[in-house]
Parts: sequence; structure tokens; C-alpha cells
Amino acid sequence: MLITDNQSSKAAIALEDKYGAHNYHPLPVVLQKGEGVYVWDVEGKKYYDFLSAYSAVNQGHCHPRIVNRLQEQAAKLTLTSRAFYNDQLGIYEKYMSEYFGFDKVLPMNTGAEAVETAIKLCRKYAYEKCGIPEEKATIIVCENNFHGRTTTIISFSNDETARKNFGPYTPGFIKIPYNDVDALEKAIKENDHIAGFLVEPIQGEAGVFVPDEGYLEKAHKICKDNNVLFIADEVQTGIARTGRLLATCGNCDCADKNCSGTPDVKPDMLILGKALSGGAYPVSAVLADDHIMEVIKPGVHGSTFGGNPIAAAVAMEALEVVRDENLAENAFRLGELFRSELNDFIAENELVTLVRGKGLLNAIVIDETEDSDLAWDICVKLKDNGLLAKPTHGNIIRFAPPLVINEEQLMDCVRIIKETISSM
Ligand code: IF1
Repeated sequence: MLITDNQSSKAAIALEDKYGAHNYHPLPVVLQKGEGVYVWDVEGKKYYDFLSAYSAVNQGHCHPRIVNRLQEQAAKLTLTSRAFYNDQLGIYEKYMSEYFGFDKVLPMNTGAEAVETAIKLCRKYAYEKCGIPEEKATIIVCENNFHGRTTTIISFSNDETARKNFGPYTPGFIKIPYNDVDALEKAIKENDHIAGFLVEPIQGEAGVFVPDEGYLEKAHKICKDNNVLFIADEVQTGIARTGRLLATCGNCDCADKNCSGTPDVKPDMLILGKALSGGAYPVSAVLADDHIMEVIKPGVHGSTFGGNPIAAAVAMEALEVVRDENLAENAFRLGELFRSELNDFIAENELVTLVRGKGLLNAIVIDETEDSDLAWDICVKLKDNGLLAKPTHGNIIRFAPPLVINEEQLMDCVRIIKETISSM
């Protein structure tokens, strides 16, 4: 029996409860339509989307240019596998290489697959180019990281919910505190066979932790000086989210006219996902220069859908939209306004202790213990008042609207946030 369009929220939730694995605890809202910064539920109620599918919908819901390109390619050629060439992939690879300033790209689908690809590339490069003994390569990661949910990736997570009872875990990783260059230097000095450092330029899931000015540059230099690959996971921070094309910047012709040029770090490997497709299709990628990418030979790595014609076509259109609509500049400017407005509010409201973030990746910290339900309750109330957001951990609420939001819409959202929290 086909579910008709007019199912109620209650019916939709019941179906998921009965027939779906309970691997999420969504906010009680059932969405049916999206357009720009707005989404509508099945009862027709309209909301501001302040999560953007965790920064995958930076270009706004159902951007017409992206949807049209998706439809056009889907009606022509969807998938060939990499057993054959297709007429979109080479164009896309050249486009990506020039857009981000790397020699080559390895196309994958999900962010986790791209992270796994970067880990494999790092290890292979260590054995075949750096003389590290096979099976001994070690990659340094940061505490409270989030890089995806595969068995290897959760092996180096310290989030017990994501990790427990999924062992045996993949070896070869060392955890150090985030935002601590001395810890990085010490880990490199005290351990043999360090092949890479995998880091989020801003720790998103951990609660939008922005590292100190200079952290990424110093970490990058320590890696360079010690022949350790600097691997930037920009799945969430990339594609203009933090007010620049990339949070590591790296090629400073970025859209942000105010770009101070820092952190200006060109990673050895750049990992992208999410908004690479504007949220219209799973597209991820690892970019690196030839001396690294050349360790990949035919048959060494791949994926059925990696580099498919739809992914290639959609990602190019999604990246053109980022440029044409100056999304980085908009995120920079409206991010400043958002934090300024919320800081004014915090000065007079004891429930919120701080706001932090960069560009339009922000979070507020609620003055409650991690296990309190207050952040959740605030998000349910925000939903009732027409704004969708969700806590990351316990008492932290992430605010990340599509980067196409305008000042009037942002100020309307600030009003909703202030009125909602003031009413709690
Ligand atoms: C979920 C979190 C965010 C990521 C970074 C790689 C990946 C992600 C920095 C993997 C994915 C998603 C996963 C999604 C919710 C969301 C998330 F809450 F899980 F942690 F954004 F913070 N690197 N993040 O943020 O990409 O395989 O998902 O395409 O699993 O619930 P993916």
C-alpha cells in the first residue's frame, strides 16, 4: 500500500517506530517540503531550518539550479560504475582540482567513506613513500572528534555511545587533546611511525569548538617539520559554512573579502562531503597533490557510486552556486551579526552561558548539566515557535541555517530564539 501524501505526522512517526531501526531520536516533526531556508511539515506548518542537515544544505533546500541539474543528469545517465568512463567525471575532477587547488581528487559518496579513504591513503603513503614499516603507521586524532560512524572511525572515537560494543577496534590511532599543539608535538616526538594528523578545523559535533587563533597553522607546521601528513576533515566546516570557502582557507582567493588570511593552511589531504552536493545527493571527496595520490593504482580502492555522473554534475552546480551567490561572504557577515545579537541577549539572560562559532556554524551553551533535558526542551519549544534546531551534546544547541539566509530572516530567527529562551 503506497503511503499517500496526506499522512499525518503521528502516522509517519508510528511507521518509523514500527518498521525502522531506532538509531535516531529525532525532534517530533515530520518534514515534507523544503525551499531555501524554510521547511514545511506534513500538516503544512512552516519552519526555519537552523540545522541544514548538519551543514549539508548550505545552498538552501531544493536550490532550483541544483535540482534542475540533478533531474537533467538523472534523465540521461545515472551510473556506469568506474568499469567504464563517463562524460561528467573528468570535467568534475578538473573542476574540483582547480576550485580547491589540489592536483587530484578521489571521488566517494559519504563523508565517512572519504575519511576512510584518507586514512587508507595516509597509511599507504607512509609505507610506500616514507619507509614506515608495514602495519606500523599511526595516525594522530583529537579527543572528542567526530569523523563518521564506520568501525575504524569509531575505533578512535571517545564517544561511548558511538563506540560501545562495536569492537574489536581498528588499531593505529593515538588520541591527543584538541587545540593543543604541545600535545601534538609530544605525540610525534614520543611515538614512532606517525604517518598523519587527522583534525576538524572546528569540532562540530563536540559542540562547535573553535580552536585558538594560530592552532591550525602551528599544527600544520609541526606536521610539515616532521613529515606527518596534515589531514583536514572539512566535511562539516567546508563549502563556505564558516565564512570562508574552507575553514583551513588554504587558497586565499576565497569569497570572504574580510578574510584575514588566517588560518591559511593548505592541508596535505582535504576531506569534503555534505554541502559538496548542496544536500541533493551523497557526494564526498578526498583531494591531494600527485606525490600522495600516486600511491593509488587501479584496483586499490573504489566504490560503486564513487564519481558517478549525477554526483559529478550536481557537485559542480552546487559549487557554482556557492561562488555565484557569495555564500562564504554572506555566512561571514551574518555569522558576525548572529553572535553579536546573541551575546547581547546572553548579557541579560542567565540560562545561556555563551555563544561560539565561525560564520554560520554556531552553538549556544545552556547553563545546565550535560544530562539535563533543558536543551532538548528548548529545541521542542523552538519547533513550536517555527525554528528547527537540535542539541549536539546535552546542554549545547547548534545553530546552522542554510547560507542563503538573508539579514531579515536571520533577525527573525534571533527574535524566535530570544523569545523562546526567555519564556523557559
Ligand atoms: C549522523 C554528527 C555532525 C562530520 C565530519 C565526517 C562526517 C561527519 C566532521 C561523516 C558527519 C553527520 C553525521 C550525522 C549527523 C552529523 C553530525 F552529529 F553525527 F556528528 F554534523 F556533527 N566528518 N556528520 O560531521 O559524514 O558519513 O555522515 O556523510 O551520523 O547522525 P557522513
